Amino acid sequence: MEQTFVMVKPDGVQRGLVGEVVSRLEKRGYRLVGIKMLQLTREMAEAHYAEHRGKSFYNGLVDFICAGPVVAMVWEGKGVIAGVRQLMGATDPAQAAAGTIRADLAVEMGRNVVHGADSPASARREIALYFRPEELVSYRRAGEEWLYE
Ligand code: DAT
Ligand code: MG
Repeated sequence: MEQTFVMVKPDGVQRGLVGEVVSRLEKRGYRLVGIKMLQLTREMAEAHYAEHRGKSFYNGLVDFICAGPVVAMVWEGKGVIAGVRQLMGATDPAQAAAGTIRADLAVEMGRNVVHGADSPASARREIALYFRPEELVSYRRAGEEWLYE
């Protein structure tokens, strides 16, 4: 089953939104297969956001993601990579569709509560950055026959 990497960023943790983010993904029907709370080092943040190195917002982004603990997760489900991006909404909360996490819970781009991998390659890379294989579990949620045809 497809897997993706999701993170509640330091603003989401500080604002008490971990449960809300988890709840929205759970209610869609996705399966949580790995979760940990951690404080990113600068080195980890730079590895996470390597694709943005050199951009004007890069230093601020790395500072922000290291500013407090984060919750890193792996979620599984059919089409979960695109599905989580859809639930998250556009990068800028002001542009995000109503009903998405970022539109409902955030105001500014630099405080947009959640990260989600944007492609299968990013998902694989980010999962490997945060989790060892043995930290992920394999199971089926009860009632999946009522979620998948
Ligand atoms: P996303 O988080 O939607 O995948 P991204 O990968 O393009 O967006 O950027 C990573 C984060 O960097 C994003 O969540 C917020 C910040 N960011 C992106 N573009 C920015 C910009 N133009 N100005 C300030 N911050 C930006
Ligand atoms: Mg991104």
